[in-house]
Amino acid sequence: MWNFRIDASESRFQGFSEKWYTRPLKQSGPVIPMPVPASYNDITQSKELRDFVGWAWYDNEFYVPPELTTKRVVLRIDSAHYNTIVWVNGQEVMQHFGGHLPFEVELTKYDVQGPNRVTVAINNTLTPTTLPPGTIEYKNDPLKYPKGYFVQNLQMDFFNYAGIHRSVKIYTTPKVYIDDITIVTGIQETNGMVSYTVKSTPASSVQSVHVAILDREGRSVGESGQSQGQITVHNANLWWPYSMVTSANETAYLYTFKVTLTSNSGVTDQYSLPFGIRTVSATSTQLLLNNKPFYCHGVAKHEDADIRGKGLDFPLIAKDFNLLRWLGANCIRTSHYPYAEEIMDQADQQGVVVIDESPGVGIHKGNFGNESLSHHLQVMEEMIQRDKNRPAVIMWSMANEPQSGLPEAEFYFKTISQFVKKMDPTRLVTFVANADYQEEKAAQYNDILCINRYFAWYSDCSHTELINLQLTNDLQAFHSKYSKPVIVTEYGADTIPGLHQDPSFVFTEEFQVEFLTEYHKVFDRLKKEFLVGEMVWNFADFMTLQQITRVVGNKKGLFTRQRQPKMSAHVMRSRYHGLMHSNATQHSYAQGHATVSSKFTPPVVFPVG
Ligand code: GCB
Repeated sequence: MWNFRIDASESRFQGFSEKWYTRPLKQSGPVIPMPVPASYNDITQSKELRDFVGWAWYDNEFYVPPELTTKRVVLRIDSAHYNTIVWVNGQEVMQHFGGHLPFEVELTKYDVQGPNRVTVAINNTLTPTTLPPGTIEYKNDPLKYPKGYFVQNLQMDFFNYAGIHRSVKIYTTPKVYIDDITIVTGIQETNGMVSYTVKSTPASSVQSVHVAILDREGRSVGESGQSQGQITVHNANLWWPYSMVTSANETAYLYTFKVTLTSNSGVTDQYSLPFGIRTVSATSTQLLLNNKPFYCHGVAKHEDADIRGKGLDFPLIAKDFNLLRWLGANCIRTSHYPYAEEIMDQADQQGVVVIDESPGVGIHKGNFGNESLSHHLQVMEEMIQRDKNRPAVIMWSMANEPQSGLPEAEFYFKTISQFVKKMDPTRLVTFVANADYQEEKAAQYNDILCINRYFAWYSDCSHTELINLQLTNDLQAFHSKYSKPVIVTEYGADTIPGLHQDPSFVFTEEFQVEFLTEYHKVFDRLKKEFLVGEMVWNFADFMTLQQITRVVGNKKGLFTRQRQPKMSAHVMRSRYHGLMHSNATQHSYAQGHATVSSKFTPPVVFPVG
């Protein structure tokens, strides 16, 4: 629990003018206990706090024992929404722009031995140059609004949760330390080729670096005394998604890359990084993992739950992965921002493929300028830096549903796509599009065409009989224009659990099933041609802004917000397990010892009519 207070002053600037960071927050005004990690919005009964826009203030104490002062002491915040300033003992130590990604500062030079106070101020305001972008609109009609009245307009369809969303950590390293590791893997016949770079700081104080690759049993399968090089792992176990193998033993094989650094003064630092050996590539009609076709059948998600909002929650992470496996989903998109590292760890370990998305959601006219672009590049760099060694991540998504039919989108996405490819030439890059294929200007820079479609929902609402014709024509047109594989990254219909009607009616469980089933007919045909994936919108219901098209949030989930299945979840379960089964019988993926169990049967679910 931290101490917490919002700055509800008209200017939202009282905290700075009164320098709240110079003393404990409770001395400058009333505070309430606030859990970290959590969004602050749903913790109390206050509407003002739930819908607050502006600076929110936190403080807490920590103690650094004297014996740690021979080390580097680092303060790390795994994420805070959105713009953050951090003070230690009243002194500003760092600022960070943007949520969803970690930031840290070395505290050693601030003399933190003994008790300390950390103060964090966070501003959730979205502007035309933040990611996601938004606008603050002042309502100036004195007959309708009081003086200074403003609203935060969003360009995204999820609640703008704010707070310290992930863990805050104090950690130590020796003064000469392993700063960064980059691993890139390739496959040559049965061997894994592991190229690596270890960055140590300060480099001039390093006596030696030793690296070893350990298998799952902890046995060394390759070593080197160089900080950069390539190690061959003979008869490598490749990293496979769980849907591509038939035995748990072959799923998501992770090696450990163990680095030992010795400084000139004989002090060692050690870091063990889990990694997988796998490759990703694409042809004009296929997505290939380890040179085998991969069909992505998954879901787009949100970090979202009752009470904690977007706060890190281990039981929720475990539950969601159990549900993904129950569904038979082999792929998730981190719509619409990078998810917690603890979630990404599960994806790596459980063999669930990830399309890793930046917070570039809803980039519209007015958001393509240079300031936005340079911030977007910075965010991509931080995201890739964080997730670059993760085998589950196969593709970077630069954005969701930008107005990519605008001429200015072309330069914008060309620049980001080139930047991403330079940083990471080993993965695919895309943005998730919803423009019309004739108007689309930027998809030429995508390796895979990721397309969101809502035929029979946002257009021709209720007319499921049109889905076949409209979706087929649209996807075919996209593929012919670009000669690239296609993933339908969103399709779905809002569904109120427990609402039934036959014949189907929009918002009923029957309608959701009928709607999804019509899409599946098209997918089953086009996956023989160029379709390489289908992802339902959404895994679970989630909170949004209050508006007349949302009944306490977006209800397109297969599961409720509390993770209970709607009728559609059973349908998807049957489909996804069926897809897995047909894939597994077509290929023997894992090297050498893959066998297809004749006992495998898809789960039994009730019939869908
Ligand atoms: C979309 C957006 C997603 C929305 C969804 C919907 O195209 O990418 O953020 O939530 O549609 O349900 O409207």
